[in-house]
Amino acid sequence: MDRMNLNGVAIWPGFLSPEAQAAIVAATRAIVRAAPLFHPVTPRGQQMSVRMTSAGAVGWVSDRKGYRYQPHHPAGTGWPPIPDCVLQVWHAVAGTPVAPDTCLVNFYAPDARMGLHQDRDEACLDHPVVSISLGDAGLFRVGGPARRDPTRSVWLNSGDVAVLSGSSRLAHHGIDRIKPGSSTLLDQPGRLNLTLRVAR
Ligand code: MD6
Ligand code: FE
Repeated sequence: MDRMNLNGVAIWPGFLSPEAQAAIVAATRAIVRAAPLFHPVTPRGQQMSVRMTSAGAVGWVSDRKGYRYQPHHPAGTGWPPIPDCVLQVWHAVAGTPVAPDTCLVNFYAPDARMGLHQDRDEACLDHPVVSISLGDAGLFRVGGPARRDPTRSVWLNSGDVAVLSGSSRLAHHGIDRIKPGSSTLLDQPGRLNLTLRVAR
């Protein structure tokens, strides 16, 4: 299907072939072996339902001290490099020669969700954010730069790629729920989402 536009967010349904999806899942398993998934805690002390880890020079973490990018996993080890098969997706859709320095890996178990938020922890907000969806479908909600702006929703399916750039870079967005059992890509129910960014 051609590119869709949801409140300025570009979405390519089925951008990744089944083979490309399987390669990224295998690469993500290697990331998770080197840098295990953890449940971040918000600065207010709430445990997030999504489990996360990162690849790249820096990774996103959250704890009582706040949200930030840092050069090491909470366990103290470095993050593994961003896999080439993932970097290829960025270079195909990001529209910039600048390479990403971080890839956030989100894993949603069947009951996990992500509240409406903006991505604004990056040092320069001119670069896009590229998002890859794998496994079970997730209901993606997109609003505008103001929290009360009206929202629209779309199911992101396995292999879909979304880009927040330009006017949508600071759009509020979140995942209301996933649809367990809607994909057989992963060997367990759940959804994987990889987001690539230039953080520093
Ligand atoms: C998710 N995605 O799809 C959560 N952020 O699981 C995000 O938070 C996100 O999809 C920035 C750009 C695209 C995204
Ligand atoms: Fe986000």
